[in-house]
Amino acid sequence: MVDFEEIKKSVFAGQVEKTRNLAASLVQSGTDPLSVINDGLIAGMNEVGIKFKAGEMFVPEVIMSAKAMSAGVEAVKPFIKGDEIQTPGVIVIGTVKGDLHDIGKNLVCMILESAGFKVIDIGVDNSPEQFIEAVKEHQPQIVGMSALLTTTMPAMKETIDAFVEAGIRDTVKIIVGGAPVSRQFAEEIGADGYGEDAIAARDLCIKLVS
Ligand code: B1M
Repeated sequence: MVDFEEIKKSVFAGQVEKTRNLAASLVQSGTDPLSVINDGLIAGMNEVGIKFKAGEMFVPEVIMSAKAMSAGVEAVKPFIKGDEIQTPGVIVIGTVKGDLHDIGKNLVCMILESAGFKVIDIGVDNSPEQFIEAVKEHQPQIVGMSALLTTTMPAMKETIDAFVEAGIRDTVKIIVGGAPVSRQFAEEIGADGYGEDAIAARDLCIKLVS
C-alpha cells in the first residue's frame, strides 16, 4: 500500500518512474486524484522548494524533482473530471532581446507547469513587439521576462514601456528574474514582481493570480 509520505519522498528524490507508478497506483486504489496532487506531489515539491531556498538542493536535483512531479501529475490527470483541474493561470515567458541564456528560464517554466500554470514559453531573444504579440494571442494573466546579462537588463524596461505604449500594461502582471536582476531593479522599471529563483517565481505567480 503506497501512501502520501512515499510519494512525497519520491518527488523529493527526483524518481520519475517511481513517482509515476506510485501516483497511478494511488488513484487506481481509489484515492482522490486531487489529494494525490495536493497532499503527495505538490507537498513533495514544497519540500524541494524549502531545501532549494536554503541552498541544500541544487538545480539538477530541482529539475529531476520537477520532472518526477510532472510524471505523477500526468498519471493522475486521466482520473480527474475536466472541471476539477484548476489552472491557476496563463503565463507568457521568455528571455528579453539579445539574451540567449535559457537554462534558468526553462527551470522557471518547469516549476510553474508543475504548479498547474499553463506556460507559453516564447523562447529566447524576444523583442518588445514579440512579447506584445504573445500577450495579444494568449491573453495571459502574467508575463515573465528573464535576463542573464547586465547588457540585456534595459530591454526589460523597454518591453514594459512598449506595453504601456501599446495600451496593454494594465491587462497583465509583469514579473522579472535572472541572476543580475534585483528586487530594486524590478521596482525601478515598474514590474509587478521579482523572482529570485524558480520556486520564488512560482510563489509570486500564485500570489499574483489569487
Ligand atoms: Co553566459 N554569461 N554568455 N553563456 N553564462 C553569464 C551570464 C556570465 C555571468 C558569465 C561570466 O562572465 N561570469 C556573463 C554575464 C556577465 C554580465 O552580464 N554581467 C555571461 C556572458 C558575458 C556571456 C556572453 C556575452 C559570452 C560571450 O559570448 N562573450 C554570451 C552572451 C550570449 C547572449 O545571451 N547573447 C554568453 C553565452 C553563454 C552560453 C551560450 C555559452 C551559455 C548559455 C546556454 C543557455 O542558456 N542555453 C552561457 C552560460 C551557461 C552562462 C553561465 C555559465 C550559467 C548561466 C546559467 O544557466 N545558470 C553564466 C555564469 C553563471 O551564472 N555562473 C553566464 C544556471 C541557471 C539555473 O541560473 O539563469 O540565474 P539562472 O536562473 C535562475 C534565477 O536567476 C531565476 O531562476 C533560475 C533558477 O533558480 N530566474 C528567474 C531566471 N530567469 C527568471 C525569470 C523569472 C524569475 C526567476 O521570472 C520571469
